[in-house]
Amino acid sequence: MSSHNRKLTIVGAGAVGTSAAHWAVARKVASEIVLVDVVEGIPQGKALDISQSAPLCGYHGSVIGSCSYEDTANSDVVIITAGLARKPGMSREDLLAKNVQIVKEVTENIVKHSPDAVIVVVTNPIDAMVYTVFKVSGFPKNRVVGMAGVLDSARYRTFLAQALGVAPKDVTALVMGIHGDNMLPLTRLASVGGVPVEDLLSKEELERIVKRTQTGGGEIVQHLKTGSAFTTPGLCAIEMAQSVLFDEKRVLPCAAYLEGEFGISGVFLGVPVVLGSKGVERIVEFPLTDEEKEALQKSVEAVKRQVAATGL
Ligand code: A3D
Repeated sequence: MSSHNRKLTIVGAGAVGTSAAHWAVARKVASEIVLVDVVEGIPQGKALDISQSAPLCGYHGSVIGSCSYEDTANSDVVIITAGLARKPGMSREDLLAKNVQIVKEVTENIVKHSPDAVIVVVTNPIDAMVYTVFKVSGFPKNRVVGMAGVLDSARYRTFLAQALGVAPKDVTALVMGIHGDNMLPLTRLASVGGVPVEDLLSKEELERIVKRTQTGGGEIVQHLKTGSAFTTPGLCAIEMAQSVLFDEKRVLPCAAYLEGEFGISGVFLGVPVVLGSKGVERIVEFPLTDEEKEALQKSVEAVKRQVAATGL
């Protein structure tokens, strides 16, 4: 793998953006990493701090912080984390009005300076924000994708591994649908070392794990009180960026624009996709049970309500 001449911009030098920049250096996914924010000094200071991990990480590229989009010119991938995060008592929807404005402004700047980039959206409520980026950018659907399923699936896999007492990396599991309480952690397809978890855990235990996954973000907000999860969200965004930058063609659950897949059209929703240098290269469609279809339809309705609230 080579990170030669690959440029990654991360917009928003808050908790998630900083984590993403840190993981980008640790994983050496780009030769140029640019961290952007509106607050003068924050991206510069954080980028300087992160750049000083280069000797320990064996990273040879640059890390710069900036408040100017000129420094982001010709990025291959742009991750958007700019916006407000949840505090206790706030739903992801409460963030909507403010974050639509922020995400619109950020998107216009990205389009101007990196017209060929793949955009990975992290700002919440994600399923509506990714739609906002799609509409405002005018980019083809394959170059706009939302991060949520990678995180929700990582949480699901972690909880399953803890219940089974096994290595988390041996657990494979998929979470589809909206990034919210109506998300769909599929138990039928979850497996450990190729063995279905439904054969290893009781129905009650699986139900408990599914519920904890669905409310996994809120559980962290309850502890933190002043913000939401950031370490693993930053890594998940880099996992996606890496697959694009290195054309890895990873199969990852991402918010992708659907045009008839799974019988759904006109919304971004979490589905398994093939992520490569062109962005979303393919949606991996497979037959769902009637129960799963019904659950996914609840997600679609919730996403449509969010999108309507954006006024786009
Ligand atoms: P926070 O630490 O507040 O950082 C947000 C940053 O955005 C701040 O540094 C702001 O200065 C900056 N910002 C605000 N407006 C602009 C602008 N116009 N241009 C550039 N930068 C701007 O929040 P966070 O990092 O914890 O969270 C960022 C977003 O990610 C929030 O909307 C979260 O809800 C969301 N998030 C999503 C997930 C998903 O799984 C989808 C997970 C975690 C966080």
